Amino acid sequence: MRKEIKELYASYGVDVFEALRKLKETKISLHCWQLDDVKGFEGDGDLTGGIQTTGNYLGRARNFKELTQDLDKALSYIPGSKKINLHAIYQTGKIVERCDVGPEQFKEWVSYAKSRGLGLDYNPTIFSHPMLVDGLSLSSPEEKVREYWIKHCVNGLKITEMFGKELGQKSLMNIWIPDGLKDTPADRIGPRMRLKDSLDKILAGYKYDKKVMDVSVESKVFGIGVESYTVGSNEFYLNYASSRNICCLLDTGHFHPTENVADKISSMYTFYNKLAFHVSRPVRWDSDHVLKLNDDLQDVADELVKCDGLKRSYIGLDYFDASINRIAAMVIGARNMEKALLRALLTPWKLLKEAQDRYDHTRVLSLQEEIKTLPWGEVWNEYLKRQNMVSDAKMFEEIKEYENKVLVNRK
Ligand code: RNT
Ligand code: ZN
Repeated sequence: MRKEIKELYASYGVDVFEALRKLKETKISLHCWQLDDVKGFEGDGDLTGGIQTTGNYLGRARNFKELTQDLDKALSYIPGSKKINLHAIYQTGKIVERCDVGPEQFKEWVSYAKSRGLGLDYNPTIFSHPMLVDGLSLSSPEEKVREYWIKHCVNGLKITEMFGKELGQKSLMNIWIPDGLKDTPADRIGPRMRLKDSLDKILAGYKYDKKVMDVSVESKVFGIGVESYTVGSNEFYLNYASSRNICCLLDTGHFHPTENVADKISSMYTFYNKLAFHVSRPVRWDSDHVLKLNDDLQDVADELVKCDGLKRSYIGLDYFDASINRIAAMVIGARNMEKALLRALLTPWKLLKEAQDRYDHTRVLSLQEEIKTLPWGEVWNEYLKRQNMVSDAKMFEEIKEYENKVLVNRK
């Protein structure tokens, strides 16, 4: 990197090397489900629960071996500190009934992560399964259905605790359920009271070690087939998490398209010490498109930095595009998350805040626009270089090569 670049940023009070150090320490949890269209290893069942992958690009990973092979390929292009985000459906060895998936089924993942210095996060899989009766799980009117999923989640706490203990990196268990109704509900509060009760039973079901793990709950505004009512709404989980002292998870695709998710972050940090994310890109709906380096993503990264949230957040990615090379999708999205964080770390927030506080809104606007043309791309290339990673252009070439050598053989 040219010396002038460092000096240019220093003239705004920004230390480039400090920014690079902070960026490198920020953990990004990579969602393994981008590599196999959220299918998992349990069999050939369809994806249900109001989420969908579209496309049929060649080379989907079909088992642990292929998935970890692709993951290794993707990891070799993603700079910084990384974790892998898993779902119950990625259990390995002899497949067991979903409600019985426990630490035993994730031993292979733990040794995979250990050998690569990665952390792991966990999600119970409460979709794509016959025990979702009429689309309902933890809020079902049937006790046996609720009990089934409560058991699944209690076992999930044990898995997550094992991740945290074995890998020496705090692990997150995130609960998302698809429960909702297609048309106007007759009863809205009933399912919500049942969901509250089920969640309480999960938390009481196993006294996990809070030093090694956290639990989060993920809200949603609606899903395909459940357009009129979602049991686990934002208000529901805000109140639940705050009263039970657990985390909220904001999925950036789970709000009305005109809502600014980034604006929520500072309100959340006013009352919560920690926050979890599924960073995604909605296109008209919760479409889970690959992250682009757009204003929405930049706003989220900016708020994380300004709120001093980098060490107080679980940053997970959540998108699944089956219409393009899945490894490239994973890498492009992850690199964009990192680029957005880098730009946020290179922003002179101190100058901007001072201008706002002396009511100099003209200066705020001019500075906000001025910094957009600063040469952050050169700093990005320096970041890649320091971690022995190839450029964006070379990355694409190499992944294409892998497609022609490895992925084409997966028929
Ligand atoms: C669905 C939620 C959920 C899933 C993953 C697979 O709308 O975003 O987080 O995408 O857990
Ligand atoms: Zn999500």
